[in-house]
Amino acid sequence: MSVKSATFRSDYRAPEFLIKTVDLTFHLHETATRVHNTMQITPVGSSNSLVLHGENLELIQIALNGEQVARDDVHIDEKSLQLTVPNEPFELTIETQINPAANQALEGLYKSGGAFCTQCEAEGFRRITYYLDRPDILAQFTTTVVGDAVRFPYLLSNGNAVARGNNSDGTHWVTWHDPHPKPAYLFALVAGDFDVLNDEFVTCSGRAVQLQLFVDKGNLSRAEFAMTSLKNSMRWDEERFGLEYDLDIYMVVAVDFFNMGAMENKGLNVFNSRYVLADAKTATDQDFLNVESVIGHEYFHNWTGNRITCRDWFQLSLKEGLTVFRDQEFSSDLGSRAVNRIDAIRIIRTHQFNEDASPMAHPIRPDKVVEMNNFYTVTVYNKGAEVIRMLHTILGEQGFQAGMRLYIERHDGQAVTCDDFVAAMAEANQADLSVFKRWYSQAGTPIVEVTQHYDANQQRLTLSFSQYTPETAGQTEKQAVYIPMLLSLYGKNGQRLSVTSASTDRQPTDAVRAHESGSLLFEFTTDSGQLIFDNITAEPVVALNENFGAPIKLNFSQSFSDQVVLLASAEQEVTRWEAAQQIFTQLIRSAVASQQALVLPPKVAQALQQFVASTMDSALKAQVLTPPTVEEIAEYYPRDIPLAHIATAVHQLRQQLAEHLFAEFESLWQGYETSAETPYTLTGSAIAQRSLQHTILYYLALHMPDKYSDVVAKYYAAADNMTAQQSALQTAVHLRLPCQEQLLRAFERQWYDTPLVLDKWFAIQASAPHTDVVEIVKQLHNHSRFNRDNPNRVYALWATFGRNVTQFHREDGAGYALMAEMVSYLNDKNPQVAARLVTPLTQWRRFDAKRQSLLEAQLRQLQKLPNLAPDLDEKISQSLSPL
Ligand code: B3K
Ligand code: ZN
Repeated sequence: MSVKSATFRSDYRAPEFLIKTVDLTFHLHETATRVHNTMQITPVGSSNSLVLHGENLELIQIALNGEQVARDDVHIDEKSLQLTVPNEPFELTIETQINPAANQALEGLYKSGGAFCTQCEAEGFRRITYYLDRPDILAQFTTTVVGDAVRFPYLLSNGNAVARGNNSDGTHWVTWHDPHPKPAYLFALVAGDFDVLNDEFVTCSGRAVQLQLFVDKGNLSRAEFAMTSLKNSMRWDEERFGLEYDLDIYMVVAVDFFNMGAMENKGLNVFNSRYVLADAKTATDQDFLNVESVIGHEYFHNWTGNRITCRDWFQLSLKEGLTVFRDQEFSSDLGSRAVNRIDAIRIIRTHQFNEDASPMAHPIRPDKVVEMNNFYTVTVYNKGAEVIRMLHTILGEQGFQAGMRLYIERHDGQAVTCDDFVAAMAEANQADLSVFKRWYSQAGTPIVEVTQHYDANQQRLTLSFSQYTPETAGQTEKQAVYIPMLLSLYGKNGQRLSVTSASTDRQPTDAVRAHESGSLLFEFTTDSGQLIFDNITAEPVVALNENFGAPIKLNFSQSFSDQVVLLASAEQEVTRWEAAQQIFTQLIRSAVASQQALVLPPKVAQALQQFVASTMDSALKAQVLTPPTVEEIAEYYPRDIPLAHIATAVHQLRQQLAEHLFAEFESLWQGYETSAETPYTLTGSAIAQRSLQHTILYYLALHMPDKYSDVVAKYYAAADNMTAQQSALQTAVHLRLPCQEQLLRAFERQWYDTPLVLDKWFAIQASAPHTDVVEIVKQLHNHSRFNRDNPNRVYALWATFGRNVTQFHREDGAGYALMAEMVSYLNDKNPQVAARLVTPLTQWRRFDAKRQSLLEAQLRQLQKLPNLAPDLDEKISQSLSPL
C-alpha cells in the first residue's frame, strides 16, 4: 500500500518561506547526475523549521549560509528534508545526486532516447532537488548545464543563454537566466543532439523573438508545420487577446518519451513528438490540426498559466480550462468554427459525461486529491473550458475581454485562484456571478427538462424548464446551476422567427435577450422556470441549448418533423448537426428499449438525402453523417448499460444510412473518382472534402463490402497522403473487408521504421468492433515494433483498446484480465500511464452483475500489488469504496 494521503483544498496555508532566487548547476551523467542548488530564502512566518519536498534523491551535502550542516541536523524521509533555519533571510545550498537512466516514470529528469529532458508539472521538480515544490513559490532561476560536448551539443534551459564555455575534460556548459519569477513546475532542462529549425517572430511592439524547434536528426522537414503554427499562435494572441510574448527566445523540443501531449515550461516547451512532427506522408489532417492546437495551447499558457499561475493545484482549471478555451478559439478562428465546436461537444458527451458518472467524479476545481497527476482530466480541462465559454456567452466577447484585461492587470506575476479569475470577470462587467461560481464547486452533469406548450387561441408559446444534477461520487447535495441557454424559434417552413422578447412567471419582461451569436439567451439559474412568448402565430420549432452553450444533458421530446426542420434550415451549422444527432440518439435509444431493429423513418431518410445533396459545407455533411458512438449513447444509462443492444442499434443505424443514402453516396463518389487527381493540400476546403469522401467510402463499403473492397484497396494504393491511407485502412479493418490483410501488411511494411505512424496501425486494430480484438491486442503487444515502455505505443494499443467499450467489456472478462496484467506491469514503471489505463476497469458498478463481479475481482487483485503507486491506489480505492 502506498503512503500518500489526501490533501484538501480547504487546507491551503500560505507559505512560511519564500525562495527569491535559485541557482542550479547540473553535471549531467546517465546514472549519476549531480545537482547543485543554491537558494536565497526569506522566512515570512514565525517558523524556524524548513521542510523541503524531495523524492528519489541522494543527498550529497548541504550548507547554510556557506557552512556545512551536519547530517544529524537534517531529517530526511521518503518525501522531504527538514532542518532548523534562522529567522532572517539565508542562503541554502544543497547538492543531490539523481539517476535519470533509471527514471521510467518520466517525471523529473529522465532520458528520452539519447537526450536528457525534464517534466516537472505537477510535482516533478522534487525529483531533481530539494525544494518548496508548490506553485505559489515564485523564484528567479539561473541554471548552468554541464555536459559532454559531443553527445550533447545543445544544453537548454528556461530564459536567455547568458554565458557558455568549454572545459578541458571534453564537457561544455551553458548558463541560462530566466528573468520572470516562476514556480518550479515550469522549470525545464534539455540536453541532446538535434536538428534545429530556426525562425523569427516580430511582436506587435516590434521586438524580434528568436524561435527554435529542436527535433531528432533527420526530421527537420516534418517540423515546418509546427513552426508555422507557433507563429500563427503568437500573432493570434496579440490580435484577439492583446497579449505579447515576453522573452527574446522561444524554444520547442520534440521528444519521443513523454507521458502527455506537451509542457509549457517558460521559454522552453517540451513536446511529445507526435504534436510536432507532421507532413502529408505521415500525418493525417487531424494530426495537423492537433499539432496546431497543442502548439497554440502551450504558447497561450505563457500568459494564462506562466505569467499568472495557480496558487495551489486545486486551482488547475484556472490555467487549463482557460487555456483550452483559448486554444479552441484559436483553432476556430483559423479553421472551421463549427467542426471545432462539434469536436469539443463530442469530447464532453463521451468522455466528460463518463467521468461525471465515474467513481472519480470531481468538480472542475477538485476539493480532495491524493495524486495530483490523476486530476489532469477531461473535467478540469474540457469542462473547465466549457465553464469559461459560458462566461464568454454571458458577458459577450467585449465583456469577456474586459474581464481578461482586469484579470491580467491585477494578477500579473502572481499565483492566484479560480475565485480571483471570476471576481475580475464580475467586476469588469458589474455582473453578479455568485450563482455562476457553483460550476466550480459542483461535480456532475446537470439534466435540464424542457416541455413546450403552444396555445393557438392566445398565440402563446410556453417553454417550461427544470434542472437537477444527479448525485456524484462523494457529493450528494446539488444546487441549481447558472445555465446560459441559447435558443431560437423557427417556423415549420424553416424561417427563423424574429422574436426578441419573452416573459417569465417571475420577471415580467426581458427574460431573454438577443445574443451576439444570433440566438436568444435565457439565463436559467433556478430549479425551474418558464419562458412565455406572445404573438406567436403558429406553433414554432424550438432549437434549444444551441452551440451546446451549457454542458448539460437536455431532455426535450421533439418530433422528427421538427428536428428535420432544424436539420434542413437552422441558421447555425452546429444546430443542424445537433438536430441530426438528436434524431439518431432517439432512434438508437428506442431500438434499445424495444429491442427491435432500428428503421430510419422515411422523412428522416429524405431529409438526409436532401442534406447530402445540398450545397452545405462538406465537413458539416461528414459530421452529420457520423452518428453518436456506442460510448456516447452509453452515457444515457446510469446502470446496467445494455452494451450489446446499443452496439447493435448503432450498427443498424449505420447500415440504414448506408442503404438509404446509397445513391447519393455513389454519385458523390463517382464525382471524386472522375475529378482529376489533386495533390494533397491542407486548406480548409481540401480537409472538408477528404472528410466527406472518407465517410462516404466507409458507407459504400458497409453496404456492399465485396464490391467496394477493391475500391478501398485501390484508393489505398493510390493515396499520396496519410489521411487517405489511414482512413482506407480503418475502413478495411473495421468492416473486415476482403482487402483487410493485404492493406494491413502493406501499411506495416511501409511504416515499420516510423513509430508514430505505426501507432495508427496498432490503434486501428485495437479499436475494431470485432470479438477477437482481445486476442489481437495480445498479439500486437508482442509485435517487434511494440515497446511497452513508450507511452505513445501504450496509448495507441492499450488506451485505444480500453476505449473500445464493446470489446473491452467482452462478456468472458478476457479484456479485463489482459488490461489488469498491463496495469500491474506499469505500476512499477510508469504509474501515470498505469493510472490512465485502469480507468475503464473502475466503472464496474455501471454494468450487469456478471461483468461487475469480473471487474471487481480484477480491481481487488490490483489493490494487493506490492508497491501500489498512489496514482493507482487513489483510483482503485475510490472505485471500490462503498457508495
Ligand atoms: N500543463 C501540462 C500538463 C501537465 C501534466 C502533468 N501530469 C500540459 C498542458 O496542459 O498544457
Ligand atoms: Zn495546458
